Amino acid sequence: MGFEQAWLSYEPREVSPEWYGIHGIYADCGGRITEHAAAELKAAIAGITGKEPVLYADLPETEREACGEMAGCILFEKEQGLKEGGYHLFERKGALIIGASDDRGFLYGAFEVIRQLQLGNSYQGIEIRKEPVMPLRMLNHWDNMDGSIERGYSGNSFFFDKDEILVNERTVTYARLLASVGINGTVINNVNVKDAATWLITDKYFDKLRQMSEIFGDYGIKLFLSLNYAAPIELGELDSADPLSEEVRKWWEKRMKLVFERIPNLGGFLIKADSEGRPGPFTYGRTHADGANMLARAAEPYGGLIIWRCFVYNCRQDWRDYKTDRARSGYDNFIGLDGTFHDNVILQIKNGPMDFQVREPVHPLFGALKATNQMLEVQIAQEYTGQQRHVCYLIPMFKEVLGFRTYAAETDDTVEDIVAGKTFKQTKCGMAAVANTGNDENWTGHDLAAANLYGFGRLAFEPSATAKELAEEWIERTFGKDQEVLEVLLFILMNSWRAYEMYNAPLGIGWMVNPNYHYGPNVDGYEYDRWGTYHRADYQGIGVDRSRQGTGYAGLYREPNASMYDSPTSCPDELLLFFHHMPYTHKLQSGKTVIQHIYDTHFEGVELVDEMVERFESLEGKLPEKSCRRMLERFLHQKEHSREWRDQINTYFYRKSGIPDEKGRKIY
Ligand code: GCW
Repeated sequence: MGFEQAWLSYEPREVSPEWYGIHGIYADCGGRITEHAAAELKAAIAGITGKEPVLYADLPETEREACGEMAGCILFEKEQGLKEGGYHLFERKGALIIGASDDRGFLYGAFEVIRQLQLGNSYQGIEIRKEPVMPLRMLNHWDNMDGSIERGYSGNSFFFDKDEILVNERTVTYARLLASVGINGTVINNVNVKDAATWLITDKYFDKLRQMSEIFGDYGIKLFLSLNYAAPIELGELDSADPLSEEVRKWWEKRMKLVFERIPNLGGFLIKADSEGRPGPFTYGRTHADGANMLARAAEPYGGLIIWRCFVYNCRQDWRDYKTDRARSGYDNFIGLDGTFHDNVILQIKNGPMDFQVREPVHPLFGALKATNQMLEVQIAQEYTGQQRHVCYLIPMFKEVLGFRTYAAETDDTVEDIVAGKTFKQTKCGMAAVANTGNDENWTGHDLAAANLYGFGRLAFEPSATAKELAEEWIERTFGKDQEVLEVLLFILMNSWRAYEMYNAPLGIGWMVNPNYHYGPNVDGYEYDRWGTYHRADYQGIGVDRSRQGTGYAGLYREPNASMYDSPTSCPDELLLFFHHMPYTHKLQSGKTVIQHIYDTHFEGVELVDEMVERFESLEGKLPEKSCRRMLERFLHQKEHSREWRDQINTYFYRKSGIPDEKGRKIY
């Protein structure tokens, strides 16, 4: 099985009988995107059924019937009234119809047909009508131009090498994979824009970027770039980047004109400003709105979007300071600017207030910002969740985030409603994921990590899909239909986030990792450091007081969330130490004490991993050999490494608290 095709492998497989009778595809009603959709469909049918249908790309709708028998054909037909990217699949007298109002609808409709085909479903009597729920469904790559990837765990970049841009077969496969799950935008370079990457908006790189963007364009995907806020200075042209300076404004107007002329399929820019050492408007005493709006005005004539990140905090904190709370910073920096951003600015907000920990509360800006375009940023690169060596299927977490009620309105107030544009009637909104891909043969290092890439795209298009459904379809599309494989991999994926959380930092406190590279347990790794990420454990208790008596963070939520988080009796167990400093002897809602919970979850987490690995081993011979070997190697590491987590955490808290494990298990 060719793993370089991920879930788009079109190897022969058994499917419902009528697919073998498909003899024609009529797809004359769209532009380049539709042509690519039809070609993809043809390749999928030919590969899977062994019978190649004829592609009638140029036959007008009116002349089709003249070709005779329509049964056994797939017809692309214009259908009014569907949202952009929406499609309608149905059967008419033995023909399968893909109805859509636009090119992207045909593209996604064709990929829906391929999904049905790979799953082996019949198309008799089929009736599927879907429209993308989130307008923007994006990937953010943190690829550097030297070929490295910040927080990359699956090889090097396939976009860049030695400061050059790569455009090749993989670019096409990448675009197909993205389109197949409905992703319609991608940022190819790291948000930390330095050195060569600053020059991406200059003549030096335009030709290659245009080529790449055209390949993306064929699959309905817009190219985006991360921008260096200080580009006017770093490109050596001005000595200021003050957003209110006339000279700076003019510079950007000229630059945007040039960039959009040379790269017509450019969607806009992503900006990390005044964060972790990156330049921004603060240098000039200006606000984020000043900075974002200046760029937005310059990009507006070309329909360009400015996606501005809210990951802004003081990374030079004093660990002795109990008042400053990093969790508050995104909120505090942006809430006062609500309603002041230009219409083509979107604020991009991480799912939680800290940084992609295994468990965090939902970012309090969701539901607080009412008059600003906003996007949710999640991370499928598993920076803090096992770095694609541990298996951690993150879709169940994303489902919880999307389902969180903000109480910003009486109805339609979940994070999903907000980023789908429902709550505040917005059209420039959606969801982005920090990507987990690299140039490894299987794209994602751990073969099972591809389920996160797949699930993310599908979820942004169709958030009502369940995590289990998405896992199931990814497994079947990738590994074929085999009941045992399905059951085992499903068990592993669906338990993986829970298991990882169990042997990780307890009860929402996060951060007990080795500094810098963020892998492996180190309880005090960040405790006496400047990053604002503390657990405050002593011999009596642990946790950060973010209640009214503490940093007041809990009060940033709307009621009843604020009160729920503010009191340790109503705060959900899994976030208790995020919101409260508690004695080890405190009884959780589960009935266990904090310390016993720590011991139990760490022992049980490891047992769950053992069970996952044991069940995985039973699949030997049922999975493609190379892929099986790769996974097994990682599972064996996870087994060992989860023990390291268990023992370091348990030992640390046993030594701090002096309280023994009720069950007398081995603690060092
Ligand atoms: O916490 C950090 C990561 C950085 C990343 C940053 C961000 C790209 O460790 O590597 O920088 O988040 O999201 O900007």
